[in-house]
Amino acid sequence: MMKFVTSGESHGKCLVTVLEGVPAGLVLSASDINNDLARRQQGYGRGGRMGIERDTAEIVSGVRNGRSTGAPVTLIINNKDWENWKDRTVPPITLPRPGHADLAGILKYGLTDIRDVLERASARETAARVGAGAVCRKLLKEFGIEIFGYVTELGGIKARPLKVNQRSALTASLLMTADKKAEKAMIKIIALAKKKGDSVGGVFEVKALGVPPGLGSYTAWANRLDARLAQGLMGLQAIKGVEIGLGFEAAGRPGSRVHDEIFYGKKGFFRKTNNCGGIEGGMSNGEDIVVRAAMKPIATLYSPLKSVDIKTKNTGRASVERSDICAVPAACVTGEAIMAFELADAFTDKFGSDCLADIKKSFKAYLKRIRPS
Ligand code: EPS
Repeated sequence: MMKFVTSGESHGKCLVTVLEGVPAGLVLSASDINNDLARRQQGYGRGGRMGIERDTAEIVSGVRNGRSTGAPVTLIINNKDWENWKDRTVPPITLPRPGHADLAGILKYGLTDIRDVLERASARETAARVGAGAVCRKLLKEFGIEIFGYVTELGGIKARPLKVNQRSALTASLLMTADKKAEKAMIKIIALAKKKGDSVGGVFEVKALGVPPGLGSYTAWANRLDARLAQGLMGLQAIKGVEIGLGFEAAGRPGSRVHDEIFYGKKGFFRKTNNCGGIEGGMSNGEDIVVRAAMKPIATLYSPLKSVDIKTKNTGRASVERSDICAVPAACVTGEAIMAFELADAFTDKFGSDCLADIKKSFKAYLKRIRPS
């Protein structure tokens, strides 16, 4: 089973990822990770920090001579902004931002400076998660599994659903959508929010193609693939909802318009619809995995909301930290990483986790068993 932990603060020296369970034999270098790190930094509406950082990963363990050894893989991403912070004396922050970890954080940990909370609660940490996800993505690629994400809604503007063959258009998009008209309207909303000192949220969808049936399990609740994906995505900063396939819409439809009928052809079992988002009974069913996550608007508002000083208990306005106006595309890239990790975890659970060559043999034998000969 795969596991990973991240550590590091937003303005600390670096972010660290320790990823356990990477099988031996995977060709791996920093360049496999850096593209996703750069993608996470993109998006219209990002704050000043993204102008400072050029996120790149250094692999410091688990890889020798360009191949994974089976030992934990450790990645380090340096914070360039550390140079600007290390000698700085900053006054304590005492006015918590509504919607952020600030208030509950200081109460829980008995702290008196909100900075002690926000430094770790910050979405800067997602860079470390994207690092773990990029390693998992490389592993899944060995088995023909591909993951991509796109923004489906931003600031209340809905984009047309993305067709699989429109994926290449996402690279050129400022907001990870192929719908140019919607993108224009979204940009306007972000620009307006910036002017007003406000922030903008949205919804993104992540898809996995080429996933074999049988990842995850119905035998125990915690092993269900949908449960694992939902936990992973809800663990991402600012996510308030997760849907799989039709999601909440399924609740209002009759069963005959929800369940995906089963057919059999040259490649084996298949469906003509995918309302279940590729997951039935907590397991992948061989169709594309489709998940959506709703991101609330970022909690730092340049026109701050009312708050109460934690020391004096006087009413005031929430503190203002440099932040993004909108980070939905960045969250989408992190969502891809989360999907990659959860699928790699479920994949190695099913097919083995020590040695890439053995996993390939086991995967091949499985496909032979489930597909027509
Ligand atoms: C982020 C880095 C942060 C913020 C943002 C995301 O950098 P700084 O705090 O120095 O501006 O831009 O973090 C938040 C939205 C937050 O709530 O903390 C990043 O690397 O993505």
